[in-house]
Amino acid sequence: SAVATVAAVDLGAESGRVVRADFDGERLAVREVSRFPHTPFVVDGILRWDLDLLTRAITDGLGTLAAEGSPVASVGVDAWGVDYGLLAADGTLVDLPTCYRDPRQLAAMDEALAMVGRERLYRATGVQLNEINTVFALMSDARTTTRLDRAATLLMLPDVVHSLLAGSRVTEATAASTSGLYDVAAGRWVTELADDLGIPTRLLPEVVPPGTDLGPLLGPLGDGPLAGTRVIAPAGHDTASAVVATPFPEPGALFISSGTWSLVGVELPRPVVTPASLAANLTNEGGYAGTTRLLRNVMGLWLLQECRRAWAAQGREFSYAELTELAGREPALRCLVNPNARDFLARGDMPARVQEYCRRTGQPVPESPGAIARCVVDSLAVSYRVTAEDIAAVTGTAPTAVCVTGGGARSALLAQATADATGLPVHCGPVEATSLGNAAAQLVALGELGGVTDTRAVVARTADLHTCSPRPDARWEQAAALLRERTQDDDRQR
Ligand code: LFR
Repeated sequence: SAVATVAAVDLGAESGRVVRADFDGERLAVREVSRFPHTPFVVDGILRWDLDLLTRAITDGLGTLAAEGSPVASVGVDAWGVDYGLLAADGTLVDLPTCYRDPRQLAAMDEALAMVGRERLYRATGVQLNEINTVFALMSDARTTTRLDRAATLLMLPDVVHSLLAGSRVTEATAASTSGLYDVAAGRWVTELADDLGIPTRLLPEVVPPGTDLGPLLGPLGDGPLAGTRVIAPAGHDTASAVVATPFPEPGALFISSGTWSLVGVELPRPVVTPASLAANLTNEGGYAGTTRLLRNVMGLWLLQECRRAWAAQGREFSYAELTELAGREPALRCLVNPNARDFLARGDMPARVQEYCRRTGQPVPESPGAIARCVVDSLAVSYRVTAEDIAAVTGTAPTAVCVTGGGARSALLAQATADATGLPVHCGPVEATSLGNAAAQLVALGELGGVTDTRAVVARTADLHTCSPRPDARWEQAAALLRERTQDDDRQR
């Protein structure tokens, strides 16, 4: 049968990719056309993303795809959440988009808490209190810069790229839902909250659902080899796209979208905003087709990414495969950190911070890269368990399986630790869930795929999946109790 081809642009915090997706009516195959690493850097005192590099690389990648000669029906962009670009009236960016790991957001969050309180922030949006949220970056912008004055519109990052590709000036709902200024349940910007926090509401754009056709691809590619290619917004938040393509074997399974962050949660028909969900600080993110993801951000592979960066700076290069291989030779559960401690949020010397955390909490201090990586893997697995328990308590339903997608699904060591820690079977894959979900939303909009159920069946057919079984071991339960205590201590020190 005829093959439909679309392009999924997937921007991650370490690298971006242009992915070609081909759907033949049965199977959805994805292939990376180009990959481009990038790093944030400081401009005017704020950590920012290299959007110029990303834009050039995306255009180049689409050019490479065009040169393959098949017609490309559409292109769509997903990216990490919370970050945004500010567009002037003429559609150009007023400056480079800022990065949520900048320490300025901590001070802004404390100010917001003092001004309106934690409960108001949560009740208004359903979004967890987290210093990375857009709302705190915008408060800092308003207080310490003039960038908002120069801007006509704010767009979430995927839609900044869409605007460059199609000239659009709207933002997509799943991306908006990560801002901490958008009410997922009501589907609107919470302008009263923005007003009270001193954020100009004139910047908040029209919000469109995933699957919206934003227009034809403009520029030399649209006028040339990609004439006829549409720009279609997928679920712009990468986590939303990943969950679209998560082949849940049964309803109510826990997902872990495992990349820079580990997003641990369940898909629900509507948000849960209750005293219990507030106390557990679980977030409600907008999903595809009106669903909600009730989840927690666990700091994720960021800890290993930053360790690798620190070791590389000392001339010791490790691949992820090498690191997990070394970690696998270390005994499990010798020491444990709270991955979500503030110690680990910012860029920096991560091995030293992990060691310092262990020292401070009276544990054996991991010395070798393998021992440090083992500590990180175990700590992530125990966090997953604690999160699964919190979600079960809030929803009243205990998950019976875990589905891990994204790059983290490659690690057999992490999968086994996750199975052992949670006591649940762990279904691994697809690694490419985000691109698959991005492509699927475009294919649904084009009338090629039926919807989420159809997508998940196609993914289950196409992807290379495997399952990891739990091995009973009471030490994980003790570790979970310990992590809960440490988390309380860490939160008290904030
Ligand atoms: C994952 C992710 C998370 C979001 C974090 C920051 O890539 O999008 O869902 O909380 O990055 O944007």
